[in-house]
Amino acid sequence: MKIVDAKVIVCSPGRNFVTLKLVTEDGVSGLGDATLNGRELAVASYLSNHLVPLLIGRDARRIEDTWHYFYKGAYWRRGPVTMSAIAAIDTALWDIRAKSLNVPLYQLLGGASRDAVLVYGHASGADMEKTLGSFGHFLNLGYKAVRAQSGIPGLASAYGVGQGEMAYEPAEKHAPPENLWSTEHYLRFVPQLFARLRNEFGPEIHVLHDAHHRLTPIEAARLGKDLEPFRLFWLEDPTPAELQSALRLIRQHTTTPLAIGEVFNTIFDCQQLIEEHLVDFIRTTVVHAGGITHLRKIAHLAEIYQVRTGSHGATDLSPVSMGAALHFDLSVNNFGIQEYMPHTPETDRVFPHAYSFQDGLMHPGEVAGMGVDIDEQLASQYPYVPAYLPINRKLDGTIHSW
Ligand code: EZ4
Ligand code: CO
Repeated sequence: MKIVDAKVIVCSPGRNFVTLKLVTEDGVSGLGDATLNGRELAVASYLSNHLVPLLIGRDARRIEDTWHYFYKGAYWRRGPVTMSAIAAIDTALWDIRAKSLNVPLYQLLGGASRDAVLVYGHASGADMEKTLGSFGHFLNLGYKAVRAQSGIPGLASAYGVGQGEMAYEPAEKHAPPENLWSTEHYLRFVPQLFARLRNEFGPEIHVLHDAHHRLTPIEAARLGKDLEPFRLFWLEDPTPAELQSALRLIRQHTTTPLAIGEVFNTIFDCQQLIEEHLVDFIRTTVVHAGGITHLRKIAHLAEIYQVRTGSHGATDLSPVSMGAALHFDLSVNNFGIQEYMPHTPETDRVFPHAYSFQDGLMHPGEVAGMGVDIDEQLASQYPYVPAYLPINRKLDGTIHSW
């Protein structure tokens, strides 16, 4: 089952996506997402210039071997560009294998471990009242878990707060937007927000929050402690996780569950956090952490330590990633939750898919393969547009983590 064609498709139906399409000699095709928000063309070039020439003629069934061929063969290992490129190949090969055997992908991953996958939505608003309103909207839509981000009094803009009620898009066309940040304002406000949410919506709904790498270890410890009465499902990315020992300090102070890993690329990034019980959820994704083959290894390591998965699922991951993630989520025993932001209608038209949302749960569907396709004709009508993620500055102008 030789690979005879490999195409890197860059399109921008509302935002930029990089998609790899592999075709075998028997005419079976498979897709992989290779989107790296704000650095899309680096992965597209890594694929087209360096990996695609080596793919032609390879046996599409040798998924594990191909993963190691590109990981070890590069010599320069790891990093988001390399790992997103390998992920795209790996995902496309799993898609092809499942299609050729005429089964939905999750059947090759050990079968379903659950009926459907718990997802969380993103409520946000420019202030407390608007965030409460948005949160209520998600409940009306049937969500059982909702992340809440809010504009903060005294700050003109904040992470995770969009234009509309349902979504936000962090990347902005042509130049990076600049946001203002104050940890003092933030730490004062967030516990008040969660007190209100619990007051108005009760104890049952799962609530989540993303601190987006912005705190120091002791600040994160204090926030975790302040949020304990509100029983968060998780507090995400409390500190920048390049400094993994910071998590030891946070853990000594709080029982608020912690989730980290959306910017991680390999099992080696996760190892210390998992083995030292420093996180409760590991958030690596199919696209940025080496594909389904590698994500399963991370999940299996995590399983030993009772750490659950919680894959990143923002709209900067294409529907191809979403489909792949749902097959993975359905199959692993230690699944925790899946992040879900619906894509724009134009993105959904470019990527027709079999996955669906109902009553706060998602399912990848029962079609053979991953169940996500690309309309190449339509994709070509949305050419690439340069876009950047924001920059964050403290009130005195100092650059801070975004
Ligand atoms: O800011 O995916 O939990 N979700 C997140 C995302 C990230 C974007 C960055 O491209 O933190 O919204
Ligand atoms: Co996040």
